[in-house]
Amino acid sequence: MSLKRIIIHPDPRLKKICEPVSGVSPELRRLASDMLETMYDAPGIGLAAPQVGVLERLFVMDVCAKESAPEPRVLINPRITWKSEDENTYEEGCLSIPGIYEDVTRPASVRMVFKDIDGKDHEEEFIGMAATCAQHELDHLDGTLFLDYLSGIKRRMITAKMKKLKKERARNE
Ligand code: GNR
Ligand code: NI
Repeated sequence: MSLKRIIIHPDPRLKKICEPVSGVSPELRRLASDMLETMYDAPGIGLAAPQVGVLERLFVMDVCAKESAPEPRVLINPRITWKSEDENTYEEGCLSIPGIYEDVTRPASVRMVFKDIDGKDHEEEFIGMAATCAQHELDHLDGTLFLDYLSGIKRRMITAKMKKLKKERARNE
């Protein structure tokens, strides 16, 4: 296993619509396992493939409480089949936008179809934090960041801040 470098906004790779995964393979298993390791290391509750530079439709997540046993999940070619009418507002963060937290309103529950790492089909309802996280991750696969739900002013301020952060990081390498 190995840690992957997480891409920081702004970056053209975070704006792309990702390609469907064509099938499970040893390489895909390896990628999923590296993504999980990278997510736990960060730490974060989700991580989408484009955040590590792979423009394919998969993400990993684990939204269980810190004290309980880890529940690593891998969702491949996920699609939303149903969204609830009722909405939920959570303060979201993103590993590609470090240190920034903003309220985002999304459907409170969603159903998703996806394949797991064994290629098996699933349909599952996500509620609460899991629903927010799964939608945040699916957005990444379509080149959308939580920033895109904020006002233009906020988005530009945060983007400027991230550009500065990236310059500082590059200088310290
Ligand atoms: O670690 C993360 N926390 C989080 C908190 C609220 C809503 C969404 C998230 S996902 C984020 C990790 C990440 O950037 N995934 O793409
Ligand atoms: Ni994110």
